[in-house]
Amino acid sequence: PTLVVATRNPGKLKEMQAYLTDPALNWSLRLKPADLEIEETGQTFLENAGLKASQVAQAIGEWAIADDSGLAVDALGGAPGIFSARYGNTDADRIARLLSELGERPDRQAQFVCAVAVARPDGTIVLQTEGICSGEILYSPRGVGGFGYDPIFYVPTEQMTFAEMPPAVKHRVSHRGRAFEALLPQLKALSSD
Ligand code: ITT
Repeated sequence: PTLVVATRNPGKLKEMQAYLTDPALNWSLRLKPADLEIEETGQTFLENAGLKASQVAQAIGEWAIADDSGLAVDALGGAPGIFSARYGNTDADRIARLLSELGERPDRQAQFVCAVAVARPDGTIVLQTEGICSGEILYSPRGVGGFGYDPIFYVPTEQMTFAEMPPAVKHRVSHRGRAFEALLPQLKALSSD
């Protein structure tokens, strides 16, 4: 069957495609049309992932998968959280705003969260998973890989920011990697039903 990847974020799309091209999966991937925009009105990552998957599936009449993700910073009471994409107009703006709001505060703890949802062509959500990666916000960006907030998110266990990690390492330890690790066996079972 066909699975529409419901994102307009190129960095996210690249990572989602890497997980979904697993040879054990029977899905053939399709991109969401650029003019199909879904409003994220939910209060949680899981709710927004569900909204995006469900509405894209219904609009196109095919299975759809969506990812809703973001960075929750402890010292900012969990901000930007589900508002991570709306924190600025460009990745550079969003990073600058986060660093300025955090200032010199010594508590740099943060979590990246990724919720993934899969919907049937009629819009019913059939799979939902969530993955979390703990780390620290640096005082200035490091590394050139990845996308979004990657250059300021440092993972102590790897001693690298997401932007310094080779893609395979980010895939192994990231919030998205963990969410897809839980999702892929279920997605495989669905495609062979
Ligand atoms: P779609 O809704 O179309 O998928 P989006 O970019 O609006 O695209 P979200 O609403 O889920 O996606 O917002 C996620 C925000 O968090 C966005 O600013 C991303 O750049 C950032 N983000 C998510 N995963 C990330 C990662 O692995 N590394 C760095 N930043 C990430």
